[in-house]
Amino acid sequence: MPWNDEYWDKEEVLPQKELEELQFKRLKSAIRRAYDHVEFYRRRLKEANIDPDDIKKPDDIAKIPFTKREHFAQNYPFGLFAVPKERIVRIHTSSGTSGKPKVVGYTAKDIETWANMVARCLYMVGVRPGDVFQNMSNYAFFTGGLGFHYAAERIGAVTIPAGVGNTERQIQYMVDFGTTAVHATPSYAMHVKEVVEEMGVADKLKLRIGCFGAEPWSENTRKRLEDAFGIKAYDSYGLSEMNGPGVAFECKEQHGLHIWADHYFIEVVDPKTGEPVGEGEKGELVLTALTKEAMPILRYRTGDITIIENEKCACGRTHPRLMRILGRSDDMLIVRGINVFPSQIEHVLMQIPEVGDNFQIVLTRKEELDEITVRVEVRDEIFTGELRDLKELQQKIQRALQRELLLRTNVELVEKGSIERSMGKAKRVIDLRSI
Ligand code: DLL
Repeated sequence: MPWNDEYWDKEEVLPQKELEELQFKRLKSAIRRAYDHVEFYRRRLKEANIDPDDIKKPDDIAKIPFTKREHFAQNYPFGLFAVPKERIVRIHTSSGTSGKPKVVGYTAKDIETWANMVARCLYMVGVRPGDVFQNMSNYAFFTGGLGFHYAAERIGAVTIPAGVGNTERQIQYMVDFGTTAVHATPSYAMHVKEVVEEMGVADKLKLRIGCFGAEPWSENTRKRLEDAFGIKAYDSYGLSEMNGPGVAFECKEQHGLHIWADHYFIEVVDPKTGEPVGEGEKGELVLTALTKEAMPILRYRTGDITIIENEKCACGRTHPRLMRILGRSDDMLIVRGINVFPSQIEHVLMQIPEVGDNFQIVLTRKEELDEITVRVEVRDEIFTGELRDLKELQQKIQRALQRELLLRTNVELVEKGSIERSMGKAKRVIDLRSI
């Protein structure tokens, strides 16, 4: 596949073999940097009796112990840095375990690499100079603000640091500035959609592209967002520990998210045993950062459950694809012995036209038995209709959930606006079982 103007850089279409060679070369140097400059890694590798020179082929990476979320807490705040503080130019944080946030540092080169990586993603979905890119994402410690901001500017798009909240004003700007591309969490985008409908300005919008991520969302939510805004909605995956957004992103084929193998070494393991799963099997994503100077993280257990697809994509890019992230292994609910991801419930609800754009899951325990109640907002016109219709709708939702989850759920219909709106990542689950 020849390089052409549809690609941001040549690495996107490197022949597979060259890509793998580049990836392995970078892997070896990341392991060496971690060993030489981060006390934590030197100690762990020594304990496991491994020298960086022992890594002679990609599979040898399995000898290296995993890095886990608790290691960020143990090394708080700067213990995982591989460079002196004089070389750090930015810090982001993300909420972590045991009350300590995960701290992520960047050198000037890291910021450059990251901006190029996110620019590659935005360019891939069609953002170009002249586009008006409204970044409806939190700009504080969260990486979704500055991460997208630098990238959109790099492309040369008109970049609006909108942040979250002030939704009506944001929508007015979308109309006035002729915004063509947006980035938001899917749950905030659903709120924006609601307010656009209330303001009656949908036909005044010039949107073409929506980038949504940072939390699980479903195909049916995609359909709702695409229909409401007249856009193509793309899934965007990333995590602070690995820079932030831009780790993986859908191309125009919308069949999985390209995960950038020139910047990450990618593994999928069984979340219980840590052993690699077979090709095409579901498991936990484990990433090694290959190009991060400030923090070369090795074999990081992301907690995210996905499947990797290695077959070449019709878009011409040679990088593997992640299938939509179902959720984190620790977000998985176990209800009466059955595994449920909130994103599965979202998928069922969002295909029922009478259902509004918000829901919440409440877990309780009655006489040793788990109960799951799904509180569902329904459209205004349904609430003003006949009580009989409400009962029918409730049963229809219950049946649809039972078919998908193989689990009996209680369904409670509530009025639009009853469930708190989210500006960032939605809090879908209220677990009252241990109370
Ligand atoms: O959420 C970075 C980001 C910003 C990604 C903007 C995309 C857009 P953290 O706050 O550290 O970083 O949270 C990372 O969020 O491990 C996943 O569990 C979840 N997550 C991120 N993207 C997706 C997605 C940012 N597209 C954690 N689908 C990750 C499902 C996602 N889950």
